[in-house]
Amino acid sequence: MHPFLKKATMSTLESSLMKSKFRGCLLGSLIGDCLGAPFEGDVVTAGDKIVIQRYFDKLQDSTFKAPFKQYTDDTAMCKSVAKFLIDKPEPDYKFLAKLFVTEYFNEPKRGYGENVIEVFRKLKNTKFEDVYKPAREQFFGSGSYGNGGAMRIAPVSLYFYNQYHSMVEVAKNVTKITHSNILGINGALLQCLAVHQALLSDPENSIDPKKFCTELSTKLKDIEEVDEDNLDNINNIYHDKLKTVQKLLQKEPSDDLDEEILENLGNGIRAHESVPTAIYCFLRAQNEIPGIETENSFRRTIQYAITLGGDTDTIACMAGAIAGAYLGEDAINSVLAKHCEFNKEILEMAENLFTARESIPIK
Ligand code: AR6
Ligand code: MG
Repeated sequence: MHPFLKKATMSTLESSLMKSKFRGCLLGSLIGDCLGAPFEGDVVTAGDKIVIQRYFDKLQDSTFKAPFKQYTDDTAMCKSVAKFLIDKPEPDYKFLAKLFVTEYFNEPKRGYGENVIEVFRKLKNTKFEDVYKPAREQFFGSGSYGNGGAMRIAPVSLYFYNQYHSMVEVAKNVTKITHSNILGINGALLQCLAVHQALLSDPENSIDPKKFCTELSTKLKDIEEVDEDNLDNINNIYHDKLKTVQKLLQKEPSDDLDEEILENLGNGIRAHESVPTAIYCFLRAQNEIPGIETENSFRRTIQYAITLGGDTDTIACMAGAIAGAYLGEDAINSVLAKHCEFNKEILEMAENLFTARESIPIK
């Protein structure tokens, strides 16, 4: 374990590694979103995988000029969460709800989930009286299990990286403003834990996938929301998926295995069909993957996530946040990053988040 993890006060060097991880995480999330967005909803064939390889090669060629790849709702909402943490010393959820709503009404065409828009309208119409009520009313009272809670949670993992209990509490509340279904909340918690675990992992040591998954499962058990009736074995879904991730990682990568991944883990907009998949992508990309020609495991993570098709922007965004938190900014190709809209601003946000974080006492 890297010594910085053990110390309450960080030396300059340790602090600079952590800062690089903050920047890498938010930049990784942005790149996954921007580069994944053009492929959203696609069923990816073997031929498409070659196209995606060329797409990345071209974007990494410094002579290639192209308009910015635009970010989607994933980054729009992530920006609001970061701002909420940077601007207020104590969490103010009404402020966050207003940020979400303002961001949406300023730029509604960012590809938001179909139903979350209703939450924004209700929040606005009720003047943010009860910030959790509109989300609770979604889907006839069952709440959303979309991956919209998970896709924006990374700033919470960063900001509270050495305040575990605050991290968990804030992650739940940040999610519940739009997602109150147990699967939506627990999916966001799982993504929050994955980013946090990657952040606290020494990039000089390789990740042990089995340990990574079992630790996530143990931590999630402790903090997750539980359904009293456990209908459809709902309480075990994420734990079973994490076991499946481990099993699938033991198999040799191939097109057939990718089919198995889609069948068993999924690539959709439901949190339980995308958060474990993002974790799988990060872990799979720790080693070479046939058809993905790069030495760089950050690129491999998002390129691989995109080749799985489906909700490519959000799965690549979540996998990119985990990979960036583990590796830090230096591992991310700056030519690739420059193709993404908001690339400079997201780094400024990461920097401000880091500075704001430094100013709060360690409890
Ligand atoms: N019952 C049935 N369908 C559901 C339920 C439920 N309880 N919960 C969610 N869905 P939403 P998000 C389905 O609108 O989570 C964008 O592409 C339903 O089809 O709460 O923020 C982003 O980039 C609903 O429309 O939004 C993300 O990929 C959909 O899930 C994704 O959408 C999304 O739920 C995030 O969407
Ligand atoms: Mg999406």
